Amino acid sequence: MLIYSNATNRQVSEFAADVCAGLTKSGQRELPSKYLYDGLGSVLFEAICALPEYGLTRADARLLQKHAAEIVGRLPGTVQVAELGSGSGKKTRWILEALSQRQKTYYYPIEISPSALAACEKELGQIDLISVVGYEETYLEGLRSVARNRNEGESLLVLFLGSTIGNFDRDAAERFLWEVRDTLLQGDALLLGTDLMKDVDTQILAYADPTGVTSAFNLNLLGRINRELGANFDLSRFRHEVLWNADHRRIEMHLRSLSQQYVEIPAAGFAIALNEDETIWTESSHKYYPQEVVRMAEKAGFHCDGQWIDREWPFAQNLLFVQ
Ligand code: AVI
Repeated sequence: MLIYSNATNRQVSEFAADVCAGLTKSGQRELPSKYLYDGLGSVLFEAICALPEYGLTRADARLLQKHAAEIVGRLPGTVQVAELGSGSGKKTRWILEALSQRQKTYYYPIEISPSALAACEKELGQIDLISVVGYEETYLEGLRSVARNRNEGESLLVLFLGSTIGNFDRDAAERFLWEVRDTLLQGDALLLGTDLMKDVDTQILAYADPTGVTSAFNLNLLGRINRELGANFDLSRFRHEVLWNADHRRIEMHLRSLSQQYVEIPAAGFAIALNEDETIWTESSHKYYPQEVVRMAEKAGFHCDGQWIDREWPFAQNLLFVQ
């Protein structure tokens, strides 16, 4: 697979700066959830997707398997596909196979993790009439590169699956959709996967699985800071915690400090003293009502052409066209 990479040491210093900003913040300390996905974190996330308690990925895939032909049938002309945060690319197969029935297609996965790009190529590189060209960049940088290099008359289908949009705060999600819209042209589309509201116990269990995979995924963030920034977090002195924030309709993941402790992070040039019971907030996962997604899309300059909902695990695929 051809991979365009912009990765530099800049990424290490950005990581150090973000860790420093989040952990020294007054009030609630936090770490950006995008850093959960190093090599080990990506493997753990794949394991989460297989957990019986985490129905989100299976619902996403079921909808794509069932409706890919109809979704692709709604796209005009010759279509190229870009995916934001491709992960392993498994669910994308249904869309690419449906498209390959009618045309040769370029597929551009955009991912900052080189191991995820490689897994994606392995999964999807063998489909007839599909060429995979990976972009090792952030979502918007990658999407701008893809949009710049497209041929006259081709339209773009952007995939943003798995409810990754839910990991943004609601305002940031709307701004992000605006920026995506800004890189697109009339006739282009965004297929957006969104996890929907469901009963609170089911939601909590999906992130507090009894097997402990999500706990390992969360704790690995501290392990990553140890490995990459030379820190001395003792992972056994933290506990994975999950709570439902009803005001914001989101699951929050935290790491609770089990004792008073002092942690040094040399490559980021600082140290912190954590109190017993203090938490570090590591991720939010917002849940939506179907109509809310339609409204959010409209505010960002799209119109919703179709919405498909899984009844087993409430989740929606939303096909949005540039307005
Ligand atoms: C990637 N993202 C949509 C997942 C979610 O459900 O928010 C990440 C995740 N965190 C814990 N489990 C899964």
